[in-house]
Amino acid sequence: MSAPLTRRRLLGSLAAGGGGLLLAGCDKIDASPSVQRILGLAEPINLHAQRLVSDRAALAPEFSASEMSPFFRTNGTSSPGTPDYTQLVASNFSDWKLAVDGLVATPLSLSLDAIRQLPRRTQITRHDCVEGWSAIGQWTGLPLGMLLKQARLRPSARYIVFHCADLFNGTPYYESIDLIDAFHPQTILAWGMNGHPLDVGHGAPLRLRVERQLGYKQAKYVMRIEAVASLAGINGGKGGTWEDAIGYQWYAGV
Ligand SMILES: Nc1nc2c(c(=O)[nH]1)N[C@H]1C(S)=C(S)[C@@H](COP(=O)(O)O)O[C@H]1N2
Ligand SMILES: [Mo]
Repeated sequence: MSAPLTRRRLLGSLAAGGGGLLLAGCDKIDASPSVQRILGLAEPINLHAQRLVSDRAALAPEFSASEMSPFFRTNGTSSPGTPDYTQLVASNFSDWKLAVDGLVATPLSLSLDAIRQLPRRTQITRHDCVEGWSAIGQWTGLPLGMLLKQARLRPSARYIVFHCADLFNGTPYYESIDLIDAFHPQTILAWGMNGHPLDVGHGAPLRLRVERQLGYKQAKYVMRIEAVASLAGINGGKGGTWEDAIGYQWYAGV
């Protein structure tokens, strides 16, 4: 996926059956009449597909420190309030561990200190909530792709699910993204915000920043990261709390 998607590679992929668009590795185009016909028919679709693919890889805009919002509101849960979470806050998250499991060869269990010692990325981005507000904030955290490389995803893994500490109608808040967003360079597990440790209102100790998507995808209070082949078996099956509850789009691109 790191190689640029040229028109030739895209056509090669379509000629090879069309299913492997993002995994196209073959440049050879079969010149048989049926393939020629497919290529001809596919022409307008190619432009669309190419635009979609390059959009997914593009970076979200980043801002300068002077553009940061003086106030960044909290939304949704502003404190999980469960006995377990209250206990974690009381010990300043020294007992907290992030679990990484599911379809990985090396399940992980990492303390907050351990995560802070891993490579970090800092970015100033705009958060857009569907409820009609935006704010620009600075986030510091571990690139999710690095963590997933350490955990060694199994080939069957297709989605990354984030299980949170807060409950929505009795079920833990959750969200999910695909592997394109999981390995996007701006997708981080943030433990810092605006130069401070992430506070409870904004998702302490760790929250997802997936900068190409809307606010409700930015899971706060992340406790467990699970790699899965399908979202079908998880809660309502639509890949996230708001997706299940009121039909928000699973892919909430901005
Ligand atoms: N665990 C959890 N994550 C969540 C939510 C929530 O209620 N619980 N709300 C979402 C919504 S709708 C938005 S807009 C953002 C708000 O993040 P903020 O509180 O840092 O502004 O978090 C998202 N992630
Ligand atoms: Mo939101």
